[in-house]
Amino acid sequence: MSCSKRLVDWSLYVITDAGVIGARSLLEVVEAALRGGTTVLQYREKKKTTRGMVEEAVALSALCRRYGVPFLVNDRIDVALAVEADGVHLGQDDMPLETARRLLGPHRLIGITVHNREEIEEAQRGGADYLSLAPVFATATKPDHQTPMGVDGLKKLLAEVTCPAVAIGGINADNLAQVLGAGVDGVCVVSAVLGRDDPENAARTLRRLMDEVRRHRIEKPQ
Ligand code: TZP
Ligand code: MG
Repeated sequence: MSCSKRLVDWSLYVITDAGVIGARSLLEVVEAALRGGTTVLQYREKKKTTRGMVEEAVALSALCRRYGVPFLVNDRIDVALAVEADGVHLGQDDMPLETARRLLGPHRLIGITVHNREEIEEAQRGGADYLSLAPVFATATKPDHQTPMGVDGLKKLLAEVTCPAVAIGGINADNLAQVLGAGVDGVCVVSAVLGRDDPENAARTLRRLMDEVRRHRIEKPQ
């Protein structure tokens, strides 16, 4: 099985988390992040009712469509299908990839969180469209995360990866260049965008830094 043939810009992949937005409206915070240059949005919600999730996902999906940004749903294949999302993101304890693919069909994107070489091989063999390597750094956003791999660990795992790959966990403007330098296609962030007072500016800053790192790489090939 091969990875996604769909062209997706993975550069700035933003994940929602009701815990980091305070009393603000999720829709407004996400729209600000989209204005700032978010390239993929994942709806990650662990506490709402199914009804509440579908309502929120319908609104977020319409918003992402207006910005031309792929909209993915964490875990919940039923919610993804209900709102015709562009795909799902699955963890190691979620629906098996093969079953998810059968339910979602060949065209929707399926991403898998991976922590080690075995999980990478399994996800690629099973036809994942992209992988999320987690966590690079410790983060308070997901207190039950596994041991951080660090940038060196990320580089080692990336040597095994043939699909598009994004990194997640504690990524922000201060460590972005290091993470990109490891060779990922993009970064996944929660708090560094949606947790900021000005998510638009936070997203824009990350995009600008990213452009600088990439330009530098082209001008000065290693
Ligand atoms: N999976 C691994 S770390 C993480 C998830 C969902 C949270 C990342 O959040 P932040 O705020 O970008 O560190
Ligand atoms: Mg999950």
